[in-house]
Amino acid sequence: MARWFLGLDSSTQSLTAILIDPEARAIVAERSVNFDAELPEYGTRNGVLRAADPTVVHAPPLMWAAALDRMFERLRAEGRSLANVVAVAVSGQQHGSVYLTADAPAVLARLDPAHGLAEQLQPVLSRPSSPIWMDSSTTAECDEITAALGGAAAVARRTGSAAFERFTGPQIRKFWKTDPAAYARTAHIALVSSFIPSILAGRIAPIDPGDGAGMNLMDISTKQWDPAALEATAPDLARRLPPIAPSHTVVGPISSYFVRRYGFSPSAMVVVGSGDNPCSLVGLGLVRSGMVAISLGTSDTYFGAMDECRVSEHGEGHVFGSPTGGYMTLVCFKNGSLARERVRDELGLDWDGFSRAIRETPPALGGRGLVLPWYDPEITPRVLVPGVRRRGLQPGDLAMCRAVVEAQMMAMRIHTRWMGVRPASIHATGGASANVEILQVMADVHACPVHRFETTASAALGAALRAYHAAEVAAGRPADWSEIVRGFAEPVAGSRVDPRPEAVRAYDAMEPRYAAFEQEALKAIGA
Ligand code: XUL
Repeated sequence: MARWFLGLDSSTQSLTAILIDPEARAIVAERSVNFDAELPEYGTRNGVLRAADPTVVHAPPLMWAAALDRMFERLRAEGRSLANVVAVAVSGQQHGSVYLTADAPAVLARLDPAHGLAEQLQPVLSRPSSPIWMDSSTTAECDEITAALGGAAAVARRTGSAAFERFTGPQIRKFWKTDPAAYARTAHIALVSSFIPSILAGRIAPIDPGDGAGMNLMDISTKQWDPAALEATAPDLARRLPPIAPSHTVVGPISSYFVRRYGFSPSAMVVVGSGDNPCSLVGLGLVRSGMVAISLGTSDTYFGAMDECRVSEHGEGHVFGSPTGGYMTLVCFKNGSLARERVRDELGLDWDGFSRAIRETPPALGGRGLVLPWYDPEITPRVLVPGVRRRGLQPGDLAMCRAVVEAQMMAMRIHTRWMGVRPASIHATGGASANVEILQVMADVHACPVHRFETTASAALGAALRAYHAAEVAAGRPADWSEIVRGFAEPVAGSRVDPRPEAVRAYDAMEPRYAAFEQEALKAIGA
């Protein structure tokens, strides 16, 4: 009988499932349930519910549960034998929280296969909607938590990130402040990534250190709840949170609901869930310290695996637990594709013209010019007052194409140095990674080889690989992560771009000039 592993990614707009067969190194099936289109009764747009206040963004947790029924109905209808699934692991959009009453454990333990999940779970919600990562309505609570814990740097040292509006702790505090009666009725608080496994296993599931780190509640060095952070957030919080358990922990066998309704094997294991970013780390094959992915999207994101726990003194980026055991960082640079497109459009070029302009200019522009491409407010470094700053360059200068990409790569090099890990290899993803000239600048500035990755569902794939890893561990077999991901998380063949020694030297010389220019600009705008 085939041995399949299932990864489920409950993300903002859809639920995605990937079934893998590790023996064949093959993806057996990949399917998505789009929330707006397939569950219109929940009234979401792009998976979310908006309020009159634009900073408030929630989603209906029952929709996430209903999507599970939809997904398994579909896989069954296609003739996939879910009896082949040995283990299932979940990836969830990070930070979102689900609030359950004291009846939840009993209801989860006795789900009736004659009825749908949403209908049965509705009575155990103490809050009908879940604040998600797009919610930014908790600035006051962030300030209160920060003050109670001794400042932003202290919060970052303690929990891996400064207090952020979307993080779960500030969201829980707001709930307690605004609806104390409903908070009092709440006996269990779950993350999206622990709510889905709780349904699958029929019992309240632990939270893993990958997603636990997105709450401003976990001690990042011990990967356990931090009593002072809990105290600063809301009363009696400890008894409302599940334990934190390593990402490969088996929560239990799958609930009989799924055995009887969809034909899962009663021995199928449910693994602790994790956040979508920690799961993507695995799905992109970043299983060793120094392995980095750079996603070139609307914003550019730098993800890296590191063995030791290090936190930025300046609160740059986030540190999460990695499902492979160590740590990972996530650093976001807001002026990504947007800035590249602005330069391209200002010069009246298409992408071929943009690439040609990069090819025809020397590394570091031969020392001639620099730009700080803060078209929009920037996250890293923190720039609240946007504005493009140029040195030795004019707006219509073709050299702006190279200058903007060099600035983006140099900012990543400088603002990820606190990790103490030099990248050994970079996996480039996202739309702009198709541009080989951009990848050459990336390789030269970071002084390491770059490989292109085509990712459609890296979080769901990462979850499926986590399920496989956890089953190997549970069976007492040594599970080397490089072996787990082999054949699944592989770069596009022939996409390797190597650094050129002369260009690497040019960027080493450019770094202090760029850093000084950036410092001057930050000082001038009072950042
Ligand atoms: C990470 C974050 C987003 C969500 C998206 O901190 O807020 O990437 O995880 O699902």
